[in-house]
Amino acid sequence: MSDSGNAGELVALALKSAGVSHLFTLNGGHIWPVLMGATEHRIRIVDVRHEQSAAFAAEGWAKVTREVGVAAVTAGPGVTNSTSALAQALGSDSPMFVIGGRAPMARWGMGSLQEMDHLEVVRSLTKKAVTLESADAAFATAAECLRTALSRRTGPVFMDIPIDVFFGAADYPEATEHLTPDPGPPPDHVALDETARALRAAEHPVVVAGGGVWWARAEEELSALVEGGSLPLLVNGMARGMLPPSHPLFFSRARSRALRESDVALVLGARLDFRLNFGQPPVFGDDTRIIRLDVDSGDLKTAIRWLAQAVAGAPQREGWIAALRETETAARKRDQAMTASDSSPVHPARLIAEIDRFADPDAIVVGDGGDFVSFAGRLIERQQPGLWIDPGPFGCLGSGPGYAMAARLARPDRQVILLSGDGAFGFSAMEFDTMVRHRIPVVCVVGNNGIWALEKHPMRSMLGVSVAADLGPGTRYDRVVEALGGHGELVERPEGIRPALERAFKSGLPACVNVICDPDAEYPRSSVLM
Ligand SMILES: Cc1ncc(C[n+]2csc(CCOP(=O)(O)OP(=O)(O)O)c2C)c(N)n1
Ligand SMILES: [Mg+2]
Repeated sequence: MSDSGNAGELVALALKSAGVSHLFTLNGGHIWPVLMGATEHRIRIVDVRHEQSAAFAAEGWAKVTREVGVAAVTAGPGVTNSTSALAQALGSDSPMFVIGGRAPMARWGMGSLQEMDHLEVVRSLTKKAVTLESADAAFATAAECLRTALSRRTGPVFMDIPIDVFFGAADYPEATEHLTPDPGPPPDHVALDETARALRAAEHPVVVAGGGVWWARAEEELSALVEGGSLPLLVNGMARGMLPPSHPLFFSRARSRALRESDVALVLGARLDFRLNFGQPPVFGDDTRIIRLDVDSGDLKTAIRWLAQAVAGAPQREGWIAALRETETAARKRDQAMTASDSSPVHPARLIAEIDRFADPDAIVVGDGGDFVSFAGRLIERQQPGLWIDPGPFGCLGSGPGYAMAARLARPDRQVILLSGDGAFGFSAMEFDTMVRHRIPVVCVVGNNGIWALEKHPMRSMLGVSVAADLGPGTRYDRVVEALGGHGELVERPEGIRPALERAFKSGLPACVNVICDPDAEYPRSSVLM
């Protein structure tokens, strides 16, 4: 290795030094130097069929590993195609780094191919967006971008590199150790003591944990907090699996009752967004005191650890916990009517139940779709965090294949099951080609109901008609995947699901299990998601 290199090599060295092992990309002349640099520094290049998937794969990598996921995309359309994933990452606090090409500085404003000031577009979608100004700054700027993505409120970062800067040379840095992320200042002791007092005094407390707990790597502290304080736990987003479903303090189907009847609700690492009815009644009680603790008020891991110490030995509240358990058990029992359905076309809840029974305890489940994923979210629990990956509050359809390929690359020994609506499947179906070329055996189960159900059913019930809400019935998505070199299965009856899943996994190929589902099996939704 010479002691100088072009900016592409230096950026790749910064990635490698920070532990980046995979680069998701789609070719374009503006990014050749970083592709060459990644090759030289033995970063595995995964080239996809649409930049949206490169960026979603980077975000998926982050969600599974809590490391920064990295994508390189060409100038202009490469960057604009990445914007949905940046927005989704911002909504989920996913630490990712998108490196864009950029038209040459020397001719800026003269109308070079794909000339565009990306920063104007991506600034509102990222924590930080910069243009690299010289090869000399390449290593340090890239290293700082990675650190920013992982510091405090984690999130997406963007850097573009003008092609004339990209090919410019600079010396290798003397020190290449990577910078440690900043988890934020220590939390405020006084506020935490007051929170602990409120929790200890509460009769009907509840804890709601969200993705912030995952990003803070605070799952052990969270368990200590709820166990020490006898606090029932609800989770959303990336906090799923933080307690195993058999844990006496874990509740999912008693969520409404727990929030509505709570006197103190401690919301940890979660936003008071539409998922929590903006912190308002009737989801929360009129008198519920909501205490929100998030990374913006300091290091969340330390805060939860302190809180756990301060509430240890709090009263047991057997009555409250038993009441919630009763609600939980009753709700699960009611679901059995759907999950045991023998209908053909298949009821989506039965399909989900079959998948749940089939999946390994440490399988990673990726959701991409409407009602089909709502059924899955309701019926599938995970034993550990990091095993349920969905788009989060930004809710972009088509993110699933990118997420799933990244999950399988990050965890090659695990089953990765992509649950896709038939509508969702259409957005990124060509990524099965990527998975075939790169030997990434994700098994995708399509809940094929021939409609955009999450729109069609509510539209019909609210407006009396449905418009632009139908897809083709029985479309052979399995054959699409077969044509791309993968394994395909068509399933029309519930008893065919398990054998088809077995064959799909046994094939060792990226696979599509296309299950014809009942379009009239509406998801029992209690609220409109807006
Ligand atoms: C990119 C994008 N476009 C549109 C939507 C709006 N949307 C949300 S759910 C949904 C229906 C999804 O249909 P499908 O994937 O077939 O799942 P189903 O509801 O039928 O189970 C639509 C269109 C969205 N979330 N993201
Ligand atoms: Mg559908």
